[in-house]
Amino acid sequence: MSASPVIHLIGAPTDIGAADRGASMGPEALRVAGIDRALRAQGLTVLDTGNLIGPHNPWQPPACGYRHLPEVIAWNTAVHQAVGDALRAQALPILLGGDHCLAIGSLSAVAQHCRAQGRKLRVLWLDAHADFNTHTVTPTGNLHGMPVACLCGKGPQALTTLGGPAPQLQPSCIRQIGIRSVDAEEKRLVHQAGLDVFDMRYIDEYGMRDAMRRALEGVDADTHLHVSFDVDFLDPDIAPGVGTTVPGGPTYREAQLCMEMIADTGLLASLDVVELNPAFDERNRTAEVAVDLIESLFGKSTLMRR
Ligand SMILES: [Mn+2]
Repeated sequence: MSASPVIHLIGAPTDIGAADRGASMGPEALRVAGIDRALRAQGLTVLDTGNLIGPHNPWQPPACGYRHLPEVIAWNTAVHQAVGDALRAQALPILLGGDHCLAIGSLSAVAQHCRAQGRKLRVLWLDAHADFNTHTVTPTGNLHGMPVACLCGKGPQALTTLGGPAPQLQPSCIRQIGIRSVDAEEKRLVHQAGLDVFDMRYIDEYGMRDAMRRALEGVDADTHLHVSFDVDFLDPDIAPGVGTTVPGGPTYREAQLCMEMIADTGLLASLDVVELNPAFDERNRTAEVAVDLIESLFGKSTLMRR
C-alpha cells in the first residue's frame, strides 16, 4: 500500500451460497478474534462499517441449477455497492464473509473501479476449490462454488453483469493458489477458460515461494492487487472452522509465506475473507489463525528483517 489507506471492514453475515449453515457468523468471529486490533497494531487506520443487511437463508433445494438465486443476487448487490463505496472513498475494503459467493459482488466492484481508474487488476484466489462451477455442471447448486465462473461471464445474468457488461474479469488476471478439489466437469471449464492454477501438486513440487513468485509476476505500481481468501485454502489441521474442509492444504508456515510475499509487493488494495464457519470451529481458533494471516498480509513479518 502506498501511504496506508483507511481500511473499511464490511461485514456480510450470510451463508446464502454455502453447502452448510454457519458462515453467517463469520464477521463476528473475526471481530471477536481481534481483526480490528491486529490491523491497528500494524499502524493502520480501521473503520468498521458494521454489517450489511440482506435476506435470511430459506434453505431450499436448487431451482434451475441454483440454490437461493434471488437471495444471492440481493446479498451480492449490497456487497457490490458497499465495496464500490469504499473504493470510491479511496479506502481499502475488507469484506468479512459470509460465504464465497459474495466475491461476485466484491470483485465486480473492484473490476469496475479498476476500469474507471485505468488500473491493471491482479486477483489472487486462495482456495481449496476452483469455484468455477456453472448451473449445468454443479453437483449441488450452491453458488459459493460458482463465483469465478460468474466473474468470467458464465452464470446468471443478474450476477455476471453486476458492475457492467459481462465479463467482469478476464481469466488472464486471475491466479488460483492452493487448489486441491475440483469437480470433473468443472476441471474441463477451468482448462477451457485458461485459468492459471497453482494447485497443491505445484506447491508440493516447487514450493510456495515459487508459486507466489509466479503468481505475482508482472504486477507493478499500476496494479490493483485483490486477494480473495477462502479460509478453506488452509490445511484443516490449522483451520477446522470451515464447511468444506479438504485435507492436504498449505501449512501455517506456507500460508504465512504466501501472505508475506503479497505484503512485500505493497500493492494489496482489497481483500475478501470468506467461508469462516464458527459452527465448525474449536474455540474460535480458525478465526484467530485467519487474523494472524491477515496481519501478515498487511505487513507483519515473522522474520527479523529490516
Ligand atoms: Mn471458495
